[in-house]
Amino acid sequence: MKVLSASARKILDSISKPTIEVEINGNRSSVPTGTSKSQYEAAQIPINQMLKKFESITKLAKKKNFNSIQDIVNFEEKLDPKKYGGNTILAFSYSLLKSLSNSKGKEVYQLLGKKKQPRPLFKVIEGGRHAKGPMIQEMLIIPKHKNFDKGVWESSEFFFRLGEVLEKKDPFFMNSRGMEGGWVTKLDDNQALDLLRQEIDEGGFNLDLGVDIASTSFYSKEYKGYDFHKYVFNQEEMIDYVRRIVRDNKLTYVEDPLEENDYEGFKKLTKKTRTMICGDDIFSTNVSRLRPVANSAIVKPNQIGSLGGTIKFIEALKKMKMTPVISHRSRETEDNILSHLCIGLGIPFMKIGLTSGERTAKVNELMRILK
Ligand code: 2PG
Ligand code: MG
Repeated sequence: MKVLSASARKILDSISKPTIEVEINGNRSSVPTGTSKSQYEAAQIPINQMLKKFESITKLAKKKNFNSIQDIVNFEEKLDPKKYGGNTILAFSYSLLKSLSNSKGKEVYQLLGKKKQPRPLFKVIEGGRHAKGPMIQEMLIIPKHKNFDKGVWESSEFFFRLGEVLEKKDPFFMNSRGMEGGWVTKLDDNQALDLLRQEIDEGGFNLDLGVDIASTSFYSKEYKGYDFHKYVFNQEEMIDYVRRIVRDNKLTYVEDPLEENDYEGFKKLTKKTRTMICGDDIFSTNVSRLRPVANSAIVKPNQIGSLGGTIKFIEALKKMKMTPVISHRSRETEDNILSHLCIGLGIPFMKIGLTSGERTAKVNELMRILK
């Protein structure tokens, strides 16, 4: 496959800020941005620079032949994210991957080779840096159904029922939603988690419950503690708190319970619990930051800023027997390539929102492929 035509433009992301859209041989791609970002994410560059760097990448790409995914990975490896921007490189690679798939008459997931059905993690209550709600950034439901579609529809039913319950229990509830489409409530963390557990149990919903605490966002380097619930929790108190909510609310998934440098804390907590402990900020989809201190890790391609880096990270997780969870970002686009990466790379979990077009674009694509 040769790059015959290539263009780039500035488009709106889901909060109406700019991001890049790349089009190669008629195949469009765009990349998301995070809000609760780790300090270890690949360098991103401002949009106007991205558009200029895109021109230089295009010149280099036009000299090449892309006949396999490895050709795309080899090409990317020569591009330094500090110079070109991880966001520019990833958008370019996504469009190369789509063009290559098209040239072979395949869908992207087919070219990647696997067809594994993931379990989705759907955000239902939103807080942290994403909304003026609870301190925990994400409260998530995880369908247990064997049939993917059934899990989606039951999650949707639960989401709207939760909205009705919040209207009764939270006098300040305004039916508003956060950046990723979860309900925003003035109930505190414990009240919201208790309510979720109760609604799942009483309604007989076939759903597990999980959280992304995103604790780097309230960690204070100055006090060496978590500015949480009007106290400053130290590592031990944070671990105790997490163990308590896991037990009391029967949580099966906990993401970022500790801040992005606390390998020791992750290790201690993972030893003490039997639930999924998932590292997001701490590993930042980067093999060089990966340690077997959790049993699971978030995969966000734009954290490492390349397709090859993402694939390498997933392979490393497999070797360490850690479970990958591919994830959207808070500032998304309508691109559904994440669903193809999830299924085609055989990733068993995908974290996504249930409402708004940039999230449903990905859920609907999963349903189409898995039909
Ligand atoms: C997270 C993500 C996605 P952000 O913390 O896992 O939900 O949020 O994109 O803001 O980093
Ligand atoms: Mg996270």
